[in-house]
Amino acid sequence: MQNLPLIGIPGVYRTHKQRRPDYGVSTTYANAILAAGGLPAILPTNIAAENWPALVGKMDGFMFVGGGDIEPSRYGAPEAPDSYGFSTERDDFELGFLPLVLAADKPLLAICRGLQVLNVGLGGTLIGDIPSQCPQAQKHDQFTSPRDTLAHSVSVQPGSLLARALGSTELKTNSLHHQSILQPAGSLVVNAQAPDGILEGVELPGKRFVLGVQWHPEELFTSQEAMLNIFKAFIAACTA
Ligand SMILES: [Mn+2]
Repeated sequence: MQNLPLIGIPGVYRTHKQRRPDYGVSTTYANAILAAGGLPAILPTNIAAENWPALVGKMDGFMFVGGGDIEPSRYGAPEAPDSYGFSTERDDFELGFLPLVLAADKPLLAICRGLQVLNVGLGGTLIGDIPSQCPQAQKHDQFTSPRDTLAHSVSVQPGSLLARALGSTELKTNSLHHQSILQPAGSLVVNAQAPDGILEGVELPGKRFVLGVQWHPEELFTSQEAMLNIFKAFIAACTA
């Protein structure tokens, strides 16, 4: 039997007009993990903290995905314009769970909001709203375009975990974020940047695999092999 690593993905608490709330993630996240040879397991974020160590132990790796903004109080900032989607439960879970994941040295792939959770959890800060706080930056919040629209290039640090995963140091990515890293956490290394200086990737040295990207490779892995390679490298680390 093949050894398929189990990847825990904290779900997003979602409310709907005509049915009950659920915990879910976009199908593309699950598809990307499946395509790379992993077994995605969506986790409800109301699991009691006393059970988090057991949960960490049962999974081979974790993926933190996109969604609403982190509460700005978590990184000591006032609320920025156009903030949306705050969830105290999700922030509590992901920010509380992160140190356990890192202590256990379980691989972590952190996408979009996930990268921001990784940074804030390790003591970094965020640009609360790029359009109003970085007027010189290009448009990163391409929310009205198809999610696989290539919005800008990204330069990747040669030799980084990200570069090795991608097999490339120049990328075209989508861009579906109005926030980004302001001050990177001291322990993180920046590994990717857009031409306007907006930070697009970080990694944590000394761990098996801890990688954050600000774009959405799960929307691009069917059209760009380099994007699938991110998930393959993650799953390989979870299997090692
Ligand atoms: Mn971007």
